[in-house]
Amino acid sequence: MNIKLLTKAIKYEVFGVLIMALFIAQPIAAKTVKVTMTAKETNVVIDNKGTEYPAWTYDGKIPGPVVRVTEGDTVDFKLINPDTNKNSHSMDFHAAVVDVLKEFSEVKPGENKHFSFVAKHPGVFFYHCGATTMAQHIARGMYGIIIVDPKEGYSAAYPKPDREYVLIQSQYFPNAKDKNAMIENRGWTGSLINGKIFHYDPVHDENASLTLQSKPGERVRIFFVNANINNPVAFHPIAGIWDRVYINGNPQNTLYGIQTRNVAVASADTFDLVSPADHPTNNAIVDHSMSAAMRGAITVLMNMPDADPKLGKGDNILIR
Ligand SMILES: [Cu+2]
Repeated sequence: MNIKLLTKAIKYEVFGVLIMALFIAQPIAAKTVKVTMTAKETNVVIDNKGTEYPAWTYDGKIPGPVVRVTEGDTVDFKLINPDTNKNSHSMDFHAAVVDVLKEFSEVKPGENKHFSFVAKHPGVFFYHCGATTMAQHIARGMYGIIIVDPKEGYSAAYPKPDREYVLIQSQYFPNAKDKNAMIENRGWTGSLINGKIFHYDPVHDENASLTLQSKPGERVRIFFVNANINNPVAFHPIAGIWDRVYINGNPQNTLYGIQTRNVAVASADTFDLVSPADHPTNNAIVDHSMSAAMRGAITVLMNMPDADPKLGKGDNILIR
């Protein structure tokens, strides 16, 4: 063979292999996810009987909207602080690696803030307002969850769940103005689960009308955030065992067969629960610290054949 032709052939071969390697290594195309939130200082209902509380919120609700992206995505975020508000507010995404003095700085009433970051780590993360006094901004309701799904998707290490639920726990301080009580952990009278005391517990609150639901044998995945000001959460599924706990929601940090997992303040973990497949059961998912459980941190999960097919799916993972 002509030596020139041979060299050319080898070049094409190498080129072809390179192209193929590039193709194989290509991750799921990262996307840009636009998220806009408006700080709203407004009354919200904090229990099942309709008690109102002068809250500070993202978009008028406690907790704020669920943000969900895939590992590698860019979150393009805008915070609007209308001039009708009295206070500065901010956004601190725990999923972001940025500059606390720049991206997370306070936004005065009448001003907006825009920043972006790449969600580089998969898992579940807290977000909250960091404006002064931070304890008060969180206690009054400015927090939520950002879920960063792993770019590999589901696998044996991270099985596809049948249902997903978000639970965010926080401490309720009835005196919304007493910042020192919040900092010093005095005077809190309730545990809010997704913004309400005994939100999903008709056993302890006759006014409660909601529960979590699944069918017997389903894998239920719970994304849990501890938005308390000072107290860790002893997260336990009464009458069950966590099949898996993904620390910080990352499948690379998996624990198996766990009874109670201590979740630090401002942290989040992902929990899988699989109920017996052959008969209906119920779980009470609690903060086993009794001072929190008896103030509202109990959630009933009913595992029954006629479970509502819409609950725990799509946009129905944070039930309001
Ligand atoms: Cu705020």
